[in-house]
Order: sequence, then structure tokens, then C-alpha cells
Amino acid sequence: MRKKIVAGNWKMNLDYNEGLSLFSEVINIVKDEITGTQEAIVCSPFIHLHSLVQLAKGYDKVSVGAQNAHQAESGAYTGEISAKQIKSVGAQYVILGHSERRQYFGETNQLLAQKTDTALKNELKPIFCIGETLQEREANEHFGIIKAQLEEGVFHLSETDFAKLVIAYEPVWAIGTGVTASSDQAQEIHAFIRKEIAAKYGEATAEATTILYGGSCNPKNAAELFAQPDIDGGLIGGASLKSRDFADIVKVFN
Ligand code: 3PY
Repeated sequence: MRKKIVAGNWKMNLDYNEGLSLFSEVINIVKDEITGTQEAIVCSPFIHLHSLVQLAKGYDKVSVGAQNAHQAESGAYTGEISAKQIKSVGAQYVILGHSERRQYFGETNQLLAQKTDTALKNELKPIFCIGETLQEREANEHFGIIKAQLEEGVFHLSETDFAKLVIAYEPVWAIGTGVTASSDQAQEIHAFIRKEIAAKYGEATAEATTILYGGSCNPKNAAELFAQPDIDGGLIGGASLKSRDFADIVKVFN
């Protein structure tokens, strides 16, 4: 059975102490609630990573991730952070290709392919985000856009490396807008993503790939979304900043 994951994306929120308090609260609420093949991940700003990893020790179903990493191994890239540095503090995951990175920092599928390679080389597991804009959906281009994001971003990987990824479908029109894709709309795209993975890597890999839904996912809509056969959890924005809300979403799988 593939792994169910609820991952929080704190984005550029919370100072150091606020982050530690929130994470401690989250662990306290969810520690006994995570069962079976389920995992809770918190993707924090870089300043929190080391401390969160320390707090998560002993809770093997709670992991920590970053929200971005540079494509180079190291070097003169002022203000950037490498996959190796993230790995060195014990984080296990990294979000790559979030639509805010694509939109505000010009990240392309080609750049994200390089970032994915470097993250994997440094034993970080990418949570690779894909999703269409409102204009692309209205122009009925969403399937083509998703296919290109997969083909150009991650389908160059070997089957073994691809199996280390988590895919997150985040329709751009649902991010930070309060608008959520309906469970039918999300399921339709998740099934499409799984079909594309099957065509490239075979049924077994497709069946084993965790595909998360992201975009205004909250305690009210999570149960219906996660009940869909191809939705294996969520990448949670705003609701991950409130311990109760995040914990309630984690508990959906119980
Ligand atoms: C959102 O829910 O807004 C997100 O962007 C999650 O990554």
C-alpha cells in the first residue's frame, strides 16, 4: 500500500520561536495518531530546520523538509542554500517547483529537473509540485501542462530515483485563494498523473507513487479529497500554521 502523507508548507511565515512552538504542539497532538503507512511532514523555513529535526527525534512518522534547494552542489550563489546543507541538518524532504517558486522566481521545468537531480544525489526526497493556472484550465490546456511538467521535470529519472519522489498536484488557482478544486476535479487530474507515470515507468511504480493534493486544503475539505482513490494526502498551506487544523487533517487517515 502506498504511503499516505500530510505535509505542511509553512512558506515564509513564523519567526524562530513561533516555529518551534507550533511544531512542538503539532507533535504532541499527532504523535499517537499517525498509524500504518502514514507520515506527517513539516516543510519549514531554513532557520527552523535543524531545531525541528531535533524535536522530531523519536517520532519516526514525523519528518522535516525544506521548501527549496539550489541546483548546484555548492559555490558562489549568495543567499542560496544547497541540498547538501539541508541534508546535513537531518531534513529528509524538499519541496521543489511550488507554483510560487515558478511564478515569482522564474523556475522552469528544466531548472527543476536539475534541482531534482541534485536533491536526489544528496539523499533528499523531493516533493515535486505541478499544476496549471486558471488561464490554462479555462483554455482546456491543463492536461498538456501537467504532462509537460512531468516529462520535462522528472521523467528523465531512472525508475529507482523516480520511486523516491512524492508528487503534489497544486492547481495554481487554488493556492492561497481559498478556492479548492472539487474532489472530482482533483481526482480527475490525480488519475491522469498516475496514468502518465504508468505509461513511463509501469503500473507497479505508478501504484506505489504518493500523489498529494495541495491548494486551500483544510480540515473541512480534507476528508472528501483524501477519500478519492488517487489522492494520497495533502500539501497544506495556511492550515499548517494552526496546530489544531494541521492535526485534524493528519487525523483524516485514522
Ligand atoms: C496552499 O495550500 O496554498 C499551498 O500552496 C500548499 O503548498
